[in-house]
Amino acid sequence: MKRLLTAGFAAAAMVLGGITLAAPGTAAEPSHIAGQIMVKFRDHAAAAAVLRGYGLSNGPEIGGTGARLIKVPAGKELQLIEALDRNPAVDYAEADEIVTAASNDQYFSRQYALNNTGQSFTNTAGTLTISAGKADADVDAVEAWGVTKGAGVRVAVLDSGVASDNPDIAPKVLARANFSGASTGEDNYGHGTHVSGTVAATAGNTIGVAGVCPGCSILDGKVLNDSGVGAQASRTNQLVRQ
Ligand SMILES: [Ca+2]
Ligand SMILES: [Ca+2]
Repeated sequence: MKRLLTAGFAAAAMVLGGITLAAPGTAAEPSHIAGQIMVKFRDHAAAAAVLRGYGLSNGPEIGGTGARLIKVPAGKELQLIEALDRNPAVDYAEADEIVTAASNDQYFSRQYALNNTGQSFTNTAGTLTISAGKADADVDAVEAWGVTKGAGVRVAVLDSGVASDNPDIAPKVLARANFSGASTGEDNYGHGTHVSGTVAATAGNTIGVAGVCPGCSILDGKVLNDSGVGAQASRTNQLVRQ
């Protein structure tokens, strides 16, 4: 029996060329607001006493996150974050990053996996709302973009194709090939477009989302048909011949 590829489990992406990270200290520092940091305590009752030990005073809560905005001497933000992060009474301490300039894409605030400021989240259908996330439980995409956005890196997305009329990802597709047996290379299933957008959707264009690697380009290999299914052996043979 042939092994079947399904979109949910077998969509594959191959990175053709690595992302070279600059050595620490050689890239621009992530910008943060001077004179304040965000701190969340495991036991808020201990906050004032802990902060006093660092010469600091407690501050107001940030939204419903449980974190506090703490005034610190300008220039001492990172030093105090490091010290507080080591304190067992502290859940986390982090800089108050200037994130509004990170990306102006329509749904960027929902992309908590890229940049989690503890924001609330409502799904597109409006049927699910999470009142607050855990700040910095993310992949630090914004910080990574300060080092590289992946320019020159090509990512092959082997999936159900990439929609040619999606303005956020179609311009990023360098080449298209249809190995699926479907009559068209168009993505009529939707998964390949979703995956490609997660990888490389154009950032900062006010529409849609921002890709994790917004400088990358996409090589679209449609291996799943319009039902999201493909046979592995025959597709592999076709790919190897290309
Ligand atoms: Ca982060
Ligand atoms: Ca976008």
